[in-house]
Amino acid sequence: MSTLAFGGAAVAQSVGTEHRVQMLNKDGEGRRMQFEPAFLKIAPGDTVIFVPTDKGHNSEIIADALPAGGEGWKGKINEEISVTLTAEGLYGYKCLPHFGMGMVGLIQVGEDISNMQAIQEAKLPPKAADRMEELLQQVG
Ligand SMILES: [Cu+2]
Repeated sequence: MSTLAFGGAAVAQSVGTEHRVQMLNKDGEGRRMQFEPAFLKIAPGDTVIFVPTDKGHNSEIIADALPAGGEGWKGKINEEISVTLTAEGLYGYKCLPHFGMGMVGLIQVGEDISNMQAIQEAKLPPKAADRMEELLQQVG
């Protein structure tokens, strides 16, 4: 019991909140090959954990789809990775095996959305571009 109490205290002292994004073969709306939630708005210093709920997926930053000063990431297939994002802005990411099927996600960190145009102009396969456009509409 004392261990649990100590653990709780340690979490309370950490910088940010943890958010979980599942990597799925089918999401709650029946869409194939998806991150869920595919759009996330978090506070600077929060952590996002990508969970390989289904097999065969990864999470990695899309080239140039992150704010200046931001750090990207590249997870391996089936790997649960956690990223702590401190630089404010928009981070676009993909699952490499299913990029062409539109498996992309977007994270908004804080209120700075000044790199939105860079994400809109990033080179994506057509289905991924369509999905990213949907996700960009949730920015705000
Ligand atoms: Cu995938």
